[in-house]
Amino acid sequence: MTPKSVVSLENNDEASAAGVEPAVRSVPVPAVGGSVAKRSPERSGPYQELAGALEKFRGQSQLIIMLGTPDPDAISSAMALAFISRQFDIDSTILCFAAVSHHENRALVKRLAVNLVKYSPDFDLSPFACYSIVDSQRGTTPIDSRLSELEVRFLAFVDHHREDPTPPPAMFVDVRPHVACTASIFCEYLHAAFPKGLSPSDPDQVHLATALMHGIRSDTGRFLLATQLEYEASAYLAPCVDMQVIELIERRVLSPSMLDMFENALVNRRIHDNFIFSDVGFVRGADRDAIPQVAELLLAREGTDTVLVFGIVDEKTIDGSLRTRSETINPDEFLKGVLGVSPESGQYYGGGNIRDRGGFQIPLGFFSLHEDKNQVYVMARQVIEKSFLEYIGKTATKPKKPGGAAAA
Ligand SMILES: [Mn+2]
Repeated sequence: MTPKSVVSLENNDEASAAGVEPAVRSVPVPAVGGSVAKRSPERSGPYQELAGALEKFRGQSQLIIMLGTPDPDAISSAMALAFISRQFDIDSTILCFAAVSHHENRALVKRLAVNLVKYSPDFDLSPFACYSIVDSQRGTTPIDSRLSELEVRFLAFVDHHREDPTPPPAMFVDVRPHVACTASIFCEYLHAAFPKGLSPSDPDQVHLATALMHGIRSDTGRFLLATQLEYEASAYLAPCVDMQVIELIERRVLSPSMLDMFENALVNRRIHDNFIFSDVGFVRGADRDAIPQVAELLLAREGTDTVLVFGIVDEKTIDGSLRTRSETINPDEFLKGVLGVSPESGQYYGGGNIRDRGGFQIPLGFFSLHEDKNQVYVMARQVIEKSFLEYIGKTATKPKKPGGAAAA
């Protein structure tokens, strides 16, 4: 096989835009399917920089951390980082802090045999030399103090959410707010590491490609929101993707508890012009992810462009979801405006993206001790609905000018 130099990979400008330092020069290019690719020595980019950081931990163990509920983008990004790290003899453990609850995500984990470890206080951190965070806006973890105590180094932080003014203190940081998902950033690394593509004859690589494709499909609304990078990533993955598995994973399944929640939401819905406001009753933590699904279903009603649905989860918190098609509503501004800031933590109860979705969580705190749960429920509903109606200028008692975002 003639060694070929790699001709221009994608997004050279991304690297310079991110202010990435000149990368380490001679990076070992791992072999896939027996083929070794040579790259031109002057090639540098995010992957080369990541490879340089990984090289420092050769032969050691890495913790790959997912914050929040694991979604397909986070799961596949973690798998990709584990796969790339393996080329440097780095053994990875994928750690999450919340259970995988959405049907699609459980199917993904099961079908593709992804090994996710759920954190518990007795989880032993001592075997790990380094940790990385993927697909999260936050650069801090719930176990930061334990990690620093054991001198576990912060290796990589890769994400596509908003860029923080102060980047997380990782050795390698790649944040690209203009791309639709983290999975496609990892595809760019894979493309740099394996220019000839992943191997369709290796089940592990088929699993990885399939997970990444599902991650991209899921974070882009089946490509509606895809950028050039997502299309390039998909072209790269395509020969290795098991579409049958994707079809199986993406098959819509409504669990009995979700049907109950949907029934509650239909019965409880209040329609205010193009808004629907509703609630699903008491919900188990395991069913929390059905709240946004219910909101999406209600959004299908003709004449509706914005839906807000909430439920009381595990009798401890009020969890809610906003979905909108409105041209004028910015979910992030809207939820921050409606619910405001928690006086205890000083943080907003909710937030979202600027386009179509958001969520919130309000602790019931002291009131969760109340014996009459229904009374707590009625109270929660009244308070949320009142703030909501006030914000959109619908309150009968105190008419208010609609705020900028609510002028729908
Ligand atoms: Mn994502």
